[in-house]
Amino acid sequence: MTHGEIALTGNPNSGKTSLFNKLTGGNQHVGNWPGVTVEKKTGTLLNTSQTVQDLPGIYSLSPYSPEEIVTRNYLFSEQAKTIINIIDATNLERSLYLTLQLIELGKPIILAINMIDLLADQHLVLDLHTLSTRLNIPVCGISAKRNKGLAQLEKQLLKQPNERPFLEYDQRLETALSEISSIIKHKAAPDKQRLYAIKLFEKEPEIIDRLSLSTSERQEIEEIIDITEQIFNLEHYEIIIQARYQLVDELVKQVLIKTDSKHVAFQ
Ligand code: BGO
Repeated sequence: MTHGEIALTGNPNSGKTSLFNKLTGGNQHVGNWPGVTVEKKTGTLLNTSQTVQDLPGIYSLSPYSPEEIVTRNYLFSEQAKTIINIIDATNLERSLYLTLQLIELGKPIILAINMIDLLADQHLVLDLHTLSTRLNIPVCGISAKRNKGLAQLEKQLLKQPNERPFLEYDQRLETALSEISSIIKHKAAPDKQRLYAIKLFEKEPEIIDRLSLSTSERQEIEEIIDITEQIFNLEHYEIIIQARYQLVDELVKQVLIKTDSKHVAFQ
């Protein structure tokens, strides 16, 4: 992954600042994002000329708070080529909700699971390999504070991305998303179609405007959403939220394992 900027993103308190400092050393520039008093920190990945963009800590990619808007605009832009999503191993359930939204962007992404050192105290072990296979993205266990797993993460950053990440939700939702994708196939690049289909299903005005949809295209999409709402007996936004939480729940049950030993696995 050698071209474009690396975007570092995650929940507040996930260890983002600690990791940013380790990845960039003292090589940082601090300012503000244009038009808002949200701090902007940019650095260069050690021993490379690659820019690392530290993004404001967020819990969701919804466009509401100034932090969410800044992060979302940047991640939607072509500037962001590779994403490092840092998450707190001891808060897996809450963190993975954002991870799924980031995977939906369809960009190369590496999941850095931080605070692995704290899992042993809770008699927990994380099956990083299974998580990586299920999410179809590279997963590294790290401790930014204790300098563990960082070499592995840097190695992963320098590799070429193999494929676009893709997550499969409930089949009934997938059917609606592929129908919406085929309506917009002449208006959006192939690598953006699924993301835009999800955003159209969420009825995000910004995406409706961005694609300049005709009245009949809007109506067709509206009908697909109506039918899907009837099938699920839920509102459109609830369907997506439920699909993400169901997957998160399934993943956490599968990869977080209770153990009697204090063995900590670093990938
Ligand atoms: C305090 N392991 C452990 N155990 N802690 C970590 C790790 C790790 O791998 N990585 C980070 N932390 P930020 P955001 C603190 O500041 O990088 C700790 O918000 C304290 N401070 O040291 O700031 C890190 O940028 C007093 O902890 O995260 C920091 O994402 C008592 O996680 C916190 C205890 O890291 C957040 C901790 C005065």
